[in-house]
Order: sequence, then structure tokens, then C-alpha cells
Amino acid sequence: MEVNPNNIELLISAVKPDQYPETGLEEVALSGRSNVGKSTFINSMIGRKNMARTSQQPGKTQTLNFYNIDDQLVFVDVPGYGYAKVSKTQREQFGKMIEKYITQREQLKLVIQLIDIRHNPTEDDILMYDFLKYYELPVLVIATKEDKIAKGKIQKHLKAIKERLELEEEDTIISYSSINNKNQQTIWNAIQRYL
Ligand SMILES: Nc1nc2c(ncn2[C@@H]2O[C@H](COP(=O)(O)OP(=O)(O)OP(=O)(O)O)[C@@H](O)[C@H]2O)c(=O)[nH]1
Ligand SMILES: [Mg+2]
Repeated sequence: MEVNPNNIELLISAVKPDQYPETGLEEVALSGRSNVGKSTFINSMIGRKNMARTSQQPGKTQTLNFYNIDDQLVFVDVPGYGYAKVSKTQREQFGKMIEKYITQREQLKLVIQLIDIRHNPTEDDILMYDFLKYYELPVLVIATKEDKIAKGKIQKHLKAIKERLELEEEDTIISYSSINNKNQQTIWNAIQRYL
């Protein structure tokens, strides 16, 4: 699958269902801890540096951001979880917003869950994965920031993540680095299998 970097558009930053865009396209949502690199992943996949807003500070993405990707699919950038500095009220609001989207959106065909390849999945990561499986959504796990570990250790880390998440047979895990884009085509091909 190939996408034209010049044909990407932020359709809307939504906080509630009546704001979701009607495009006729299928959707792929990003999920993961705050600061794991969801927005950076979108930019890297589409070959645009600053389309999705990123930050070294966690908690950057606060709305559901719908991106039309070359009229082929819609990426939905989602606020991260597990960021302690977000207030309890706001955390609950984010939770409700994400839950509504994930459980009610018919166009949602795949969730890409990002996990930092250096670390064991957290309790929140496991909760999120189990939540997605409860709603029978396919999950593509991307073990990201692969550039931060030695090449010889990649397989070992992938195995550890897979085991701790108890990744189901039908789900896939692929390592990635938004810095060198290795495996990008493999990931596009994996995404395409769900559309
Ligand atoms: N080395 C390295 N850094 C990365 C990679 N992906 C993301 N980063 C960095 O991680 C930080 C967080 O990236 P974001 O894309 O803003 O993270 P996010 O998951 O969207 O965070 P929230 O919007 O807060 O949920 C930024 O400083 C990125 O440059 C990667 O593959 N390798
Ligand atoms: Mg973000």
C-alpha cells in the first residue's frame, strides 16, 4: 500500500460522536500510553513531519483527531493513557470519549496499539488490550522506538511483550522506529489486510 503524503487532511478534532466525520472510509485508531509515540507514528507512516501534533511532554493529544489518509483510510489519533499529571476528571473524560468511539464506531476496523519496545507492557497496556479484545477488535501491536535498543535484542523484547500481553493468535506484533522507518511497508501491508 502506498499513500500520497500531499493528500492528507485533518478532518476534525472531535470530542463527541456527533462530530465524527462521515467519509465512507474505514478507520484505524492509535492507542497507547501517553508519550509512546502515537502521533509521531502517524507522521512517519504518511511521510509528513508535522501533520499530527507531537511533544516530548506527555498529554499532547487531547481530542480524537481524524486524518483522511489519501482517501484510502482514516487514521484516528487518540489521547494517550497512563499520564499521572492529567487530572482525575480529565482522565475520566478521556476514558469515556475513547470508550464511546471504540465501542460504537462501525467504521473502526483495526486498533494499532503502540508499546515502547524497551519496556514491559504496563497494567494499563494490558487493560487496554483486553478491552479491545472484549469488543472483538483486531489489534496490531507496534513495538516502537526500536532505534533505542540493540539490534540483537529486538526479538527477545518482542517475545516478552507478546507474552505479557498474552497476544492472541490472530493478532500481530511488529517492531518499528519512527526515526528510520524500517518495517514501514510491512506495517502498511498488515494494515491493509484489515480494510
Ligand atoms: N527515538 C525515538 N523517539 C520517538 C519515536 N517515536 C516517537 N518518539 C518521540 O517520543 C515523544 C512522544 O511522541 P508523541 O508522538 O507526541 O507521543 P504520543 O503517543 O502521541 O503522546 P500523547 O499525545 O501524549 O498521547 C516525542 O519526543 C517523539 O519524538 C521513535 O520511534 N524513536
Ligand atoms: Mg499524541
